[in-house]
Amino acid sequence: MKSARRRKVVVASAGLLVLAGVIGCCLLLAGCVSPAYKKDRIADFRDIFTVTAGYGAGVRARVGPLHAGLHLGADAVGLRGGEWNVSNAMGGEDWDIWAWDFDALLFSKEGFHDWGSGDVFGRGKEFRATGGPLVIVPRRATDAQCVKPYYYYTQVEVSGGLLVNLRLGVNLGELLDFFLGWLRVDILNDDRAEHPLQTTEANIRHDG
Ligand SMILES: [Ca+2]
Repeated sequence: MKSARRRKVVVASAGLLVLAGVIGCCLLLAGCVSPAYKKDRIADFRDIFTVTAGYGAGVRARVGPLHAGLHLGADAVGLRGGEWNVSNAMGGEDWDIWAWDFDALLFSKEGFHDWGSGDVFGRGKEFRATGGPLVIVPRRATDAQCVKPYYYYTQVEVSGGLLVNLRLGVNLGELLDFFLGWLRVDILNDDRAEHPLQTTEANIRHDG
């Protein structure tokens, strides 16, 4: 009985979030929102998905901090951290060698760090993660901001290949952040319109 009621509450909550998203989309399409609000909603939507191609070999899977695989890879082009980017190696100016990961049986490292446009940094999407077998723990790639990369714990991702490496991911926390964002609730603290300090710090880092 209790589980049926709980299920109804979950379904009703999900329905309200979707309704908020639909209403927000209508307002956005009708041009009834500020440019900053619109930019944040679009960025929140892009945060949900990871689709990149690059170089590497092996296979790796990660569900939040849990991971497994034998893999070495680097991104070259794609959508990650809410931005579409092209690496230096592919003629772009944004991603550098910090968009890489390494998984072995006993040791693993992963990094995503972009100073290209400043948005990845400013929105707190860059990170470094270190781990052993099964578990990998993230931290911010720089100490300039204290915001933790909580989104790392809700990412579901697979990557693999031989020479050409593909990375596909979806982030359930970012999905929730996207829906709540229409109500101006920023659970992942990545709305730049609400955090002008992040913009300033990104620019300082950029200029430096
Ligand atoms: Ca957000």
